[in-house]
Amino acid sequence: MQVPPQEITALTGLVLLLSVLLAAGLGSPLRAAAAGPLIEYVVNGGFETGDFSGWDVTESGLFPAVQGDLVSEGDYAVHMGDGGAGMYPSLGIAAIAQEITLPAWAEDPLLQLAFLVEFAEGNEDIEFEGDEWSWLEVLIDDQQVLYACSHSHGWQEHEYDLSEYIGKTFTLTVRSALDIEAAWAWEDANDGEAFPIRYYVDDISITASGVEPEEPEPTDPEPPKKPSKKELPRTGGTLPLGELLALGLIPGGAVLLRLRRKSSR
Ligand SMILES: [Ca+2]
Repeated sequence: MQVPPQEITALTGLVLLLSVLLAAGLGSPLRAAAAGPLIEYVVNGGFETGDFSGWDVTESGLFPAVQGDLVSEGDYAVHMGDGGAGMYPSLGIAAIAQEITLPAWAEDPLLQLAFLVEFAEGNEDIEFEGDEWSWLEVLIDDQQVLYACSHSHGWQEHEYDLSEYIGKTFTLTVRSALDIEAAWAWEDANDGEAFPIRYYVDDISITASGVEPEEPEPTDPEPPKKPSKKELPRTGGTLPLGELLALGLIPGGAVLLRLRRKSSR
């Protein structure tokens, strides 16, 4: 059987139309929807509560401290340490930490943060060559994902791909350290005074896309419960007679009749 020429034309037209629609990216919104929205896994990563809500804090002297003088974004950032007297005498490590769980369906997880290392004025040109006495670091469990000890010349953005932590629970730690003995050694070697080194961090974020798979339907669903009597709306059993009359629940004539019968006995 031969297909009439006009039907071939119609068919070709349909195929062409579909090709054009596909080429125009009709499929891409579907893919975007499948990737899901970006989910933020860090609580209060920008410190905009003005405090350490969501964070476990380890103090060393005056640090860490939420402050509003030097920020990357918003009104607050954390001052992690001063590499000197403000952290002493203490453990020498000021830290904030948060436990994070990335679900197995998370996609493209990424750690991002902004940090600033500021040397006391007049010391910006000093370079450490493994002889630093103080530093800022970010850890995922025990893995170091940022180490900074030199003057950063303004806020810097830092990123780390967390793909290897998909489906895992880990601790994100941001901390500054002071090694007082290394500071004394530096002073001896450089014939100078150890100077303050200020560390700031802001916008700590772990985001991932992905769509949580829907829960499978329960195999034996419970039948819907009838509402108990307590849940039923009260029908006015405790309402005084006058209100019942006003609501029209009892005809006024009937009440009067009963009252009359009572009084006649
Ligand atoms: Ca902030």
